Amino acid sequence: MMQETYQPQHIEPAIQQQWEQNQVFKAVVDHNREKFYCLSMFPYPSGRLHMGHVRNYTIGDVVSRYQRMQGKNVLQPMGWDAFGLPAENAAIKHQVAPAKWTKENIAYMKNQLKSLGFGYDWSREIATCDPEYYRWEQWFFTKLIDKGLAYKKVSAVNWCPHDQTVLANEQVIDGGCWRCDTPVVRKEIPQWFIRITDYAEELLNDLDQLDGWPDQVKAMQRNWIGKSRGVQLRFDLADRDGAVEVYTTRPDTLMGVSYVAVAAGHPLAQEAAHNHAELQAFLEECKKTGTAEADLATVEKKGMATGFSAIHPITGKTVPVWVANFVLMEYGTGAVMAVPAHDQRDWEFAQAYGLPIQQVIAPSDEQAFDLTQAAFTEKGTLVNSEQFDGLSSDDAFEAIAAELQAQGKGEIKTQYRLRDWGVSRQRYWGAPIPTIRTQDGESVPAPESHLPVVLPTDVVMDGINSPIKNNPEFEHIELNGEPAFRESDTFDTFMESSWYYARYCTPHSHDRMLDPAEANHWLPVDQYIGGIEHAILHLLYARFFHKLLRDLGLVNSDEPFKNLLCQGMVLADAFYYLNDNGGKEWVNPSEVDILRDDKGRLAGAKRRSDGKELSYSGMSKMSKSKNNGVDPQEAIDLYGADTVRLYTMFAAPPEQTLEWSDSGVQGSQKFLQRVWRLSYELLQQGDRTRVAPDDLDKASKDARRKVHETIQKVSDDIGRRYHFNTAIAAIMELLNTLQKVDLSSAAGRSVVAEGLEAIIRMLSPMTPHISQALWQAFGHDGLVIDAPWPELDSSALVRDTLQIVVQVNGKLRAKLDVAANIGKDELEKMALADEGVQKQLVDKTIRKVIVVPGKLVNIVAN
Ligand code: ANZ
Repeated sequence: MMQETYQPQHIEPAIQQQWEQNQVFKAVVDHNREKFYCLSMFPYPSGRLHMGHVRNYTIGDVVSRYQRMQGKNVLQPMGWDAFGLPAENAAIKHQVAPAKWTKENIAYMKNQLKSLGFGYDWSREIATCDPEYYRWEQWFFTKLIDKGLAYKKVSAVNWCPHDQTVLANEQVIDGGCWRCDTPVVRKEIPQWFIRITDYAEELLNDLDQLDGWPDQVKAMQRNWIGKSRGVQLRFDLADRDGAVEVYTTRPDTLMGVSYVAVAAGHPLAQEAAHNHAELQAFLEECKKTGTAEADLATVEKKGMATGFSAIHPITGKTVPVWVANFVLMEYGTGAVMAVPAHDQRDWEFAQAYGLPIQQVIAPSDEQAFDLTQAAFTEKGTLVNSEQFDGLSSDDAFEAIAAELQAQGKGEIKTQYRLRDWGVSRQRYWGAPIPTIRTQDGESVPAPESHLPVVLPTDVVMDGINSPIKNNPEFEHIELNGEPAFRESDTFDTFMESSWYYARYCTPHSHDRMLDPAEANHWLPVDQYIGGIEHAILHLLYARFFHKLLRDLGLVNSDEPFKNLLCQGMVLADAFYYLNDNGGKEWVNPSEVDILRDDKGRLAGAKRRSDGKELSYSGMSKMSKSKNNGVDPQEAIDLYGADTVRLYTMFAAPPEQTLEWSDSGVQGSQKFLQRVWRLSYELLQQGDRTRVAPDDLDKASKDARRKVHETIQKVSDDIGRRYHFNTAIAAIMELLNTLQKVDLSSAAGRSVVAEGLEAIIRMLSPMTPHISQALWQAFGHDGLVIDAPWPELDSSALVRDTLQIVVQVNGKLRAKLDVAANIGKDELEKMALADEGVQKQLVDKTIRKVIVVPGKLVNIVAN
C-alpha cells in the first residue's frame, strides 16, 4: 500500500537496491537493438562530489534513461581518473600513501554516486591507477615507440635549485617554488614525446565531421592546431658562408625587413656567443627564464646584436642579425625576418633598440595610421616595395613567394602551431613510463614480459622527490642478463583519460588492450558530456589516441565522440564582510540567513552564528576563493536525490549557467510532493477504469487534450533538443490542470490516471525513484525505465471548439468560442452580432471584413 506522504528517504534506498539486485544497468551487446553509448567525463577522486559533478552526471543519466525508454540498448559506465598531483599533496599533508588516499576517496564518492541513483554499469568500473588498466597504456606506448610515433628528446622543465627537483606547472607560484619560494629555473632533461604533429592535418580536417559538437569547441581546437600558410625563405649571411632560414606568414612585408632575429637556442646565436661574454650571459638568462608562446605578446622585448649581417634575398642590401627573447626555438625555424612597421613584437623590439621602422603596407581604405604609436598589422596595399608596389597583400604573397621560389631562395610552406605531446612527468603518482635505459645510455621499450611496470604503492612521501626516483629497488633491473635502469618518470595523466572511453567497452579483456569486436560495437560514444575546461587538451588527446588506436587496428572509427555537450557552470550566492585589514572574508551560503523584501529580493544577509551583517556580491561560480560552494550531499540528505536531480535539470538548459537557489530546490520538492499527493488521492478512489475518449464530458476532454499536448511537447523538447527545463515546466503545468479535475466522476478519474501515468514516465529520466515507486503503486510490475515512452494520441489534440479573436480596425474587441468546424460566413455573422463589436461600429460604415478561419475576424470600418 502506498504511503500518504512522499518520503524520499524511504523510497530511494529501496529502489536503488532493487536496481542493484536485478543488475538493471548492466550493458550487454545486443545486435537486435540500436546501441547508445552515453558517457560523462569521469571524475578525479578528490574526496567528495561537488555540484559540477552532480550536474554533469545528472545530465548524462537523464539522457541515458531517456534513450533507454526509446528502446535503445544503453551503455553508461563510470570510473576514476585516479592518478595526479592532488594525491601526492594529500599524502604529504596527511601522512597517507597516495594509493590509500585515492582508494578511500573512490569508495566514498562511489556511494555518493549510487545515492544519486545514477544508472551506471558498475561491472565496467575503471580506476586508472589500477595496473590492469595502465598496463595496456604501457603496452600501447611501446608500440608507439616501435612505430616511431614516440621518441625521446631533450626538453625544458621547471626546476627548483634549492629542492633539486622538477616542479609541475601548478607548483610554480609567481615564478617561485611552492615550498621554498626559490626562483624557479628552466632545466633541459631528456623526455618522451608522442608525435601528435603527424596527425595535425587529420585532427584539423576531421573537425568538419563533428556535426554534434559545439562550434565553440571546434573553433578552439582549430585555433590550437593553428594551421598557417606561409613562406620559408633564406637570408644568406654577408661576408661568410651560411644562411638563416626564416618562416613568415606575411611574405608581403618582405621589402620592409629591417633586421633578422634568432632565438637564443639558435646555432647562430650560440656561435656568436663564443668569444662574446656579454652575449653568452644574455643567452644564459634567456635559457633560465624561457618564454611560453602565450607570453610572447606581453614579455618585455630583450635582445642583443650577434655581429653578423644577412643579405636581403630581393634587394641584396644587408640587415643585422639579432638574438631576441621573443623568438621561440621550437617554432618554425627558430628565426624570423623582422618587419617592425607591421608586426607588433618586431615594432616593440625596434623601438627598444633604435632599429629602422620602414612602412611597406598602406591601409586599403586610405585611413591614416601612426607608426610612431604601434605597428600596422593588417593587410593592405604595398608601398615602398619597388616592383611589388600597388599589389594587395594577398597578391603580393603569391608574387613574392613566386619570385623567391624562382631564385631558389624560398618556398610556400604550411605550418602548425601544435607541438608534439610531451608525456614525461617527474612525479610519483602516475603510470610508470615502460622504458629501460641500457648501460650504454640507450632508451628502449620494456619487453612485453616486463608489463605491467607496476608502480609501488607502499611508499612514504618525503614531500620533495618521487619515491621511485633514486630508488635502486625500482630502478635497477636486468635486461637480457645485463644490468639496466628502469625509467622512473611517469606518464602525464592525460594519457589515461585519452582512451578510458574505449576500455569501458571491453573492461575485462585481460590479454589485450581492447577486444575490437566489442569496442567497435559500442564506439563511437553517442553522447559525451563534460566541462568546457576540457575543450582543448583532453578532447584533442582523446581524438588523437582514437586515431592511433585505429591505426593499430584496434578500432575502426575515425572519431571517438559523436555528440558533445559541455554543461554550464553552477553558480551560487556569495557573501562577505571586510576584515580589519580591509580584506574580504567570504562566508559560505550555508552559514548565512538571508532577509528578503516582499518582492522576494535580497534585502540583507547575516551570519547565522553571530548575526554579523554581510555584504552580498551576487551570483558567481562555486569556488573555494569565494567560499560559496554548496555541498551536494547536504541537499541530497535534506531533499533526496530526485529533488536535486529535478532541480538541476529544471533550473537551466544544460549548456547554460545554473544559479543554485535553495528556494528553487524547495520548489522542486513541493512539485514532487504534489505528484505524489494526487497519485495517492486517485488511488484512494479505487476505480480508475479508462473511459473511451468519445464518452468523456467537455471538461475531461479538455484535460485529456492537455495530457496529449504535454506528451507532444515533452517528447519534442527532450528528444529533439535536449531541452529538459521546458519539458519539466510543461509537466508542471499539466499537473496543475489535472489537480483541478473532479475525481468523483469516472471520466475525471480516467483522465487523471492517464495523465499521471504519462507524467510518471516522462519524469522518470529526471526522477527515477519516485517514478518507479508510483509506477508500482499504479499496479505495474516491471521497471518504469523499460516501460514505453507515453504515446501521443493525436485525435486527443483535436479541438471541438476554438477561440476566435475579433478586431475592429486592428484592435481586439471580442473573443468568441465557436465550433471548430464553423463556416466562414457564419463566423462573420457571429462576429458582427457581438455586442462589444456592435458598440465599436456605431456611426461607422463597414468597408471590409477579413476572416482568417480558426484564428480571427478583422473588421475595417470608418
Ligand atoms: C614577418 C612578419 C611580418 C610576420 C608581419 C608577421 C607579421 P603564426 O601565424 O602563428 O604561424 N614567427 C615565426 N617563427 C617564429 C618563432 N620561432 N618565434 C616567434 N615568432 C615567430 O606566426 C607566424 C609569424 O610569427 C611569422 O610571420 C613570424 O613573424 C613569427 F607583418 O614574419 B612573421
